[in-house]
Amino acid sequence: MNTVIKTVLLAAMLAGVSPCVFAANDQPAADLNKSKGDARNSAAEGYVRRTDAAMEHWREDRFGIMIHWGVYAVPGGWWNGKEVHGAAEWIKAFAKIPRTNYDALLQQFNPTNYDPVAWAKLFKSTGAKYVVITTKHHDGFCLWDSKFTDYDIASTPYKKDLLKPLADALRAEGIDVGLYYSIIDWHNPDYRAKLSSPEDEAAYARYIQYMKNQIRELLTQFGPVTTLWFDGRWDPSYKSNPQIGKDLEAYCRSLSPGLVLGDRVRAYDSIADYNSGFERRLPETQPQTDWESCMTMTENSWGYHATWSGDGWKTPAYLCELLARCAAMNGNFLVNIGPRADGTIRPEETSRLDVMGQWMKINGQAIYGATNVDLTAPEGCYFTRKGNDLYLLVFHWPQTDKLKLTGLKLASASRLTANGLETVKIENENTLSGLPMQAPDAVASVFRLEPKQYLSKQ
Ligand code: FHN
Repeated sequence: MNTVIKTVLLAAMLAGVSPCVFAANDQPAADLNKSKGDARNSAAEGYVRRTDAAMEHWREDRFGIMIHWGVYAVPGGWWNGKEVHGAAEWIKAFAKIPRTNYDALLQQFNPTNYDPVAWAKLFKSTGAKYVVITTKHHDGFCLWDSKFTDYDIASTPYKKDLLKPLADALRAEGIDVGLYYSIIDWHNPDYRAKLSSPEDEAAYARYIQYMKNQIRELLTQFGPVTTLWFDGRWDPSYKSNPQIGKDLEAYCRSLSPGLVLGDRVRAYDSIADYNSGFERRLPETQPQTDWESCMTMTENSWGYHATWSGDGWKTPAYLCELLARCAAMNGNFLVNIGPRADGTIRPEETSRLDVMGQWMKINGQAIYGATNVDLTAPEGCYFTRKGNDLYLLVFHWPQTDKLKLTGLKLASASRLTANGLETVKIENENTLSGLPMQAPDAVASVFRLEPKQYLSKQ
């Protein structure tokens, strides 16, 4: 297979355009374990679990929002009157758009309806504790006015920096700021997917300096940044030279001690602060490292796609269930949105975020700072723990008025409601009883349990 075909196939696989789909509404959670995107697990060997305040804080957040935004939102998945299936942020590659045509999108990117304060308020109401926004995706377009390129927001009709107003608005709402940065860059003439000659090496060295220059801008001009979210480590130029990632990581840490870095800054050889490879999937079993899953709301488009959703939109309940599953396995959950080119967020996304927010308002205590529990939950249910509090999150309501638990004896139980705790009857020290026949919460009902005794496993 020639390199071009291989590259296109790899790109298609990464962007999920294969007919193999997953995570339809209410699809069984087990299907999420199919490997997609940047799915290769980095080796956990040598992993050192950070316990400093910044990392503990990231770990406790559990829930964040990812934003993919750039000039690809202008075509919104359509090119020359044709719908291009798959990840809309990949349209340049998928529709083989010539550089001059793609560059021309710059003149159409004018997000006059962008309201970062409203965005931050929306995210706050969702219950998200951090936001990760694409400062530069694979197409190389930068959302801020970078001194090191003209291929940025300053060259659009909008002209104004998009990042600082958002970063400020997020922090005003108490939300942490995370910045996504693509290692791959289809625009920078010095970028190389592989290094075949001394000229390539010289060009790539210049590109690495370009990345460092931009990273310095990002880490010094936008106020405190809690995480830098690298992506696109799969090209041989990067992944075959692990020292590049190591140097880049050290550079980031020298600029911002305490910065939380996922392992995509590395060349698949080891975990950084956490495993960031769970893309559109969750791990099958409890990872031994910190980890985060990032998830699309549709089958697979991170950037705005006007029409294509693949196998459909995930229901808000399903998104909450994924969040719960992450917390129950000590992981964080990033749910993605792709704003339109005019700066608005479409109702399919806001409505899902709204429902998640309503659910989190009542039940967030079972998620934030929660960790796993070595107990087997009934089907469709998850246990989490915070200190001495044990939570049972019931996504599949029982057919009877009882729910039997194993592995523990209960002293008391109550259900989280908008009006506070509602006491629940217990039978035989292990069964919640007298439950209503209909689930009281359409997303998931959550119980706070007071264990009397944990029973040892046979
Ligand atoms: O190719 C990208 C994709 O567009 C998107 O940004 C996701 C998010 O994790 N990462 C890449 C594939 O691994």
